[in-house]
Amino acid sequence: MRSIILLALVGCATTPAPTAAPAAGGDLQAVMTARGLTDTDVLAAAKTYTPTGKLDEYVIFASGGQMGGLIAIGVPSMRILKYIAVFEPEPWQGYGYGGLSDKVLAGGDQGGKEITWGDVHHPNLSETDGNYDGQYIFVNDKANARIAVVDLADFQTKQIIANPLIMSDHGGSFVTPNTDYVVESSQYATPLGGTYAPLSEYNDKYRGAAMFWKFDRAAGRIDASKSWAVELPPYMQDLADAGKGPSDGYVFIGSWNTERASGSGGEGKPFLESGASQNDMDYLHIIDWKKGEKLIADGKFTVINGVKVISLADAAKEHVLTLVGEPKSPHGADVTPDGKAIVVGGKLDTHTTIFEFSKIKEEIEKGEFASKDAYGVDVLDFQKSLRGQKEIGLGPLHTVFGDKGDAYTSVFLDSTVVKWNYNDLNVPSESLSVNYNIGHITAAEGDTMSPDGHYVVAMNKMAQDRFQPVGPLLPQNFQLIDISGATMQLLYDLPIPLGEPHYAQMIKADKLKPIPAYIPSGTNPYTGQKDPGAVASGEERIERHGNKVDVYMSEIRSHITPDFIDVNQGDEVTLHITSLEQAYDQTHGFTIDMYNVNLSMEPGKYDEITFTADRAGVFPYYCTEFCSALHLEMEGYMLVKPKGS
Ligand code: CUK
Ligand code: CUA
Repeated sequence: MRSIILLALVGCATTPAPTAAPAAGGDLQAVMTARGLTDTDVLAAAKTYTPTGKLDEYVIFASGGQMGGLIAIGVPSMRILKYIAVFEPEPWQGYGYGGLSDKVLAGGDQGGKEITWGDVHHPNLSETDGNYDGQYIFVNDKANARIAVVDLADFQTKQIIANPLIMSDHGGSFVTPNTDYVVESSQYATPLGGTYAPLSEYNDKYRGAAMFWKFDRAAGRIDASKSWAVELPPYMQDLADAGKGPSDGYVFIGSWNTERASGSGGEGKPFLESGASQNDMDYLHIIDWKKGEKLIADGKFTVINGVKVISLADAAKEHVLTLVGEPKSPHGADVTPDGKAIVVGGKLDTHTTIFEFSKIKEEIEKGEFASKDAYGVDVLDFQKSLRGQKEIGLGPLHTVFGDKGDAYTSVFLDSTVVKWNYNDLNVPSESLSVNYNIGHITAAEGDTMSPDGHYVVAMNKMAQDRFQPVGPLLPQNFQLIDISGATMQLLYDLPIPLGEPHYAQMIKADKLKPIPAYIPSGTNPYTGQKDPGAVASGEERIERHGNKVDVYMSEIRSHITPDFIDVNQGDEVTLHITSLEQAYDQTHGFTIDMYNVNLSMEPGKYDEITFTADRAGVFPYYCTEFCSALHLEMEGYMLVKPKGS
């Protein structure tokens, strides 16, 4: 035994691989020695290791970045539980491969163009009274200005809604405390409504917008007809957060490029990046959405591309929009759990800036303004609006909250998480190194009015030297941090290998109440009702009406009924498929070879595929989930008779 350990230690010293030794039997001390683990390592392992059969305490819903969907992760184990397809076709979930979900994806078409990916930034859970209720999660697609609604009853995307006003978004999705609205504000200023104007007309024709999507909770969908927007100046609006408690009724949106740089444009002007970084201050946008709602009700709006929009002039005059300076190249804007303050991070700053909402409100009510911007929007006095500023380090971005007045700010350039106290700015801060270049950070129940403390997760952009090298494209690194003790402790590194997540939210697992199956059998996941096309056992049949063929099919272990379909080349075929299963985790799949269709048929689910049988031949169809001992036998044939034969 001793010689094995010695050999292992020699191996460690001469090769770059940090772990080389095999586990050393059942003796803890021997294993620690063999693997080079410290007491701290073992403590971290004990805090995260989750024995088989035990469940996690929290679930993270992380943006999947360019992957286009969401990632559900258990905490503290950091086990990946599910990828949720949102903006991207995904075959395992049968999402976007011929079934009813195609219509959800088509809802996201922009300007008649089909878009098959998303740049997912900020997931936001639905809230009731300022607390996560576990019912829905919303997420934005920055690249194509879209918002999606994911139902947490079945973890399925139910709606994608395309914003017809703006070309990109970033301040989304953020919900108001009772999920009356899902907020989506623009990132890059463009002419509203997708029209054309040359860059020389940037100041006059380019605009931002904040969209207030009305959420119909009973229907589980955004209601575009009751939604509206506020026109904003052509500053690049950035992260947003909704007020709560005393600040309920307001939304706060950071911005950069109050310089209104629009790039070099061939006219000797500075590049966009440097042009947009001249000012020491940009503007935090304060939006009084309850006042906005009133203006809309009073008919004070214009309609742009089908959207009711409060003009910038009206927004300024009625103080739907008020501004206050914020330093420097601001990024995050995060409302404290008590709703009393807004914390702003500046990418080129060394402080977080904490605005006192009561001061902001009083100044607006008393009409005490320091100046106006170029569009006549009143600007509050910076100093008068502050609670204070806190020295944090270089490049503070986002701030999340614990349960004791503690705040945790991600610091990009320093690669740290800094803990400080938002009630008492004199409490010394504490810094923990993370690996590396942290973007967002998320906390347990962190965006609610009652955060849990306990854990934060650093969402790091870089991961060099943390994992086995996998070529030049590296995974991102999620680092779980225990914040329950006197000092922060790093517990676990999780590589994220399919996109660059931006934000995530962490919810108490017992708030989630996912269904085990669709009940009754034949439920259409998009209507929540038994579908008229569903069949019970024995009702399967093929109906032909001219060149239209309707096949009413079922799947249950281990057969597909009917197990052959005769059609003629050119027929329009609709397969109405019902899973007759009700047993938990008895999922079947369904594909027809060569026809690029694939469904996931969870227990009780109804789905349907319509296609033209344009290729003649013999096409096996089969179940694509290994569902039973006779899974391979769960098969049939579609025979497409050639035209004219
Ligand atoms: S973010 Cu979107 S650029 Cu800091 Cu929320 Cu990553
Ligand atoms: Cu059903 Cu395999």
